[in-house]
Amino acid sequence: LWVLAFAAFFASAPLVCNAEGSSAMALPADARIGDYIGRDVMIPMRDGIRLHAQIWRPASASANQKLPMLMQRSPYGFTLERLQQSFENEYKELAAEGFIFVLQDIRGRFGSEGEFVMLRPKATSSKQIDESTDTYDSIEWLTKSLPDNNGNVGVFGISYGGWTAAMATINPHPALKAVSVQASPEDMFLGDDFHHNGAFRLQYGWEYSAALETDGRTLNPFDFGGKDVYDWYLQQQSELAKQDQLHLKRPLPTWQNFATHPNYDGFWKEQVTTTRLSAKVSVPNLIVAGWWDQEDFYGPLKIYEHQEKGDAQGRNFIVIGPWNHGGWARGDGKTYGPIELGSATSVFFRSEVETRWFRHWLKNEGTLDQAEALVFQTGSNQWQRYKAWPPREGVSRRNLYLREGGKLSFTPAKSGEPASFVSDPASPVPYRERPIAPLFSKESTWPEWLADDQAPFSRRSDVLSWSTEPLTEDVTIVGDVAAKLFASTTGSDADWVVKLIDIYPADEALPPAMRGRQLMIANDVYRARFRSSYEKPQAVPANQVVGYEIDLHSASHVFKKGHRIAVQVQSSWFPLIDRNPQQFVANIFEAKPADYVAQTHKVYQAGKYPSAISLGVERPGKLP
Ligand code: PG9
Repeated sequence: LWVLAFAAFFASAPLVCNAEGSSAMALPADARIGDYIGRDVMIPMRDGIRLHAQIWRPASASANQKLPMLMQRSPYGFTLERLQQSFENEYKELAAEGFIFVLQDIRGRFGSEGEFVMLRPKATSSKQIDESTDTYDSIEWLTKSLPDNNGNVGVFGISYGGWTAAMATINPHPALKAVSVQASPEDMFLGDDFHHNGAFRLQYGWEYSAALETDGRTLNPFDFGGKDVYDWYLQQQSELAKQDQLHLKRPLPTWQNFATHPNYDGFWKEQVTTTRLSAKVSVPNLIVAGWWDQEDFYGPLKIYEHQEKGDAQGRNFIVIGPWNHGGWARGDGKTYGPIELGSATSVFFRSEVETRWFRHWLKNEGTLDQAEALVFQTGSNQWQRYKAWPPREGVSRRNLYLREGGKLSFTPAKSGEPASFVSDPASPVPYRERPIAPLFSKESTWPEWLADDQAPFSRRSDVLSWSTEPLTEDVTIVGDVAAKLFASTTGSDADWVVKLIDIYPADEALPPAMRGRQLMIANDVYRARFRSSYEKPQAVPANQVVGYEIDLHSASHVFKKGHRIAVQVQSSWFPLIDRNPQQFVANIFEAKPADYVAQTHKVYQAGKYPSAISLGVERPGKLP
């Protein structure tokens, strides 16, 4: 169980590592899973370093049958236990097609030589190496050395593995015929694992770097000693910058990079995925995202949007399904948390979308009937096919206004007092109901947290709520969602967390877990110091109304008749996000306990300050 929970979190690909941190460096001589037989190879790179990979070939394929290769490149190791799960889930439908699987440890990880660098920067001279050159050199060796391959290679993977798949498309090897970049991060300062809009993702940042940055051969979850991690993080009295020295007695390279790069500088910018990719899409790419991806939702949508500009040949596609991080690679996808999805969405994706994709490009078989954007509409549980994402045809942009008295309406108010609350860093709003478990523990339900009921938070005095009356007809939204917030603080910095919520009716006909549930449809946090520039943060002028435009990304959702649309605004989300001291300090990683002060925040809701959520509404009939 421990293994499964850890696995579930670390993406996609069920990662397996036992409590002692066993690694995945050599397969037994008779390694076999179902029809597949595995063996190890060491592949030489241009700089002499050798990278470890496992080659899995179907035993039933005749000796001289030429098969295409599907490759994954990961920092997490491929143990036999992990692969057993993968062959039952992620690879199941692809294995039935008879691809050769090549599973490679990236540099410095598990069986591979060399040094690991988190999201390794792009090589700047022909003498340097990066993940793109390592993929190129691997494909070159594989196509020449593996008997009976058909010379066609596909690269796919989730999250870190999705990012390495994206890197494969830079100066690609001619044998690379298609990729599927799944839940890849795009920008670690603006929207993916480590920060959102400059606000630091404390729990993920700490637990991920502590678990990963060991000796390169193990994954070891940080030991919180059984504590509710909310308390553990709150009780850290030293500066965040010193947390690794204090608890692990050594600097964690990734943690130190967080502490020394608190702003959007060259360190973060050079990691941005799309600035590295070729402007012209040459390798067909099936980009995959999950609506409830707790780690990298920003990435795949931004990568798709960016690559569209260079996609004259129509090779850039997107699929957005009802999944958490890598959820399409696990199980059948009939539910997400307590939400029934009406069909086996993951099986559908793997068999009807992903397998067709690679069959078409690597075997030249089958027709590719791939929609430009294949999108699961939540609320109605329907797959929709669009010619563009976000779709604009038949969609009107509308503002949903936050009004006095907790009312939410598509009509603005002429007058009304601001709503106000005290935000106290000594008692930040928990992002989940407590106790909160470590991310990589058997108690962890991190992959499902975005389905958590938001009702308990609406009862706190430091969470503001607005809602419509029960809807008299369905309201369908599609495309971009943004918050336009007019707000003030008595301090000189603040975080603004905005959540768009679907409130289910307390209807006996619904499953008990859904009755009265407040389900998040879109959300994000914004750190006010970055309102004019992510490079140069600035203090917020105290007691002045400031306008913020907060990207809540996108949605495709039907708020059903009888439901209510709601919005919550709060100023902390702990320990998902680190605490904002609420008075400006140059670097929050170096803030001292006394720097954290309670402040009064106000959200304006009328006249020239009409705070609102901007939505794309389909067929706006009678809107509340
Ligand atoms: N979200 C994980 C990650 C990707 C890239 C960098 C750091 C973390 C993952 O699941 O791989």
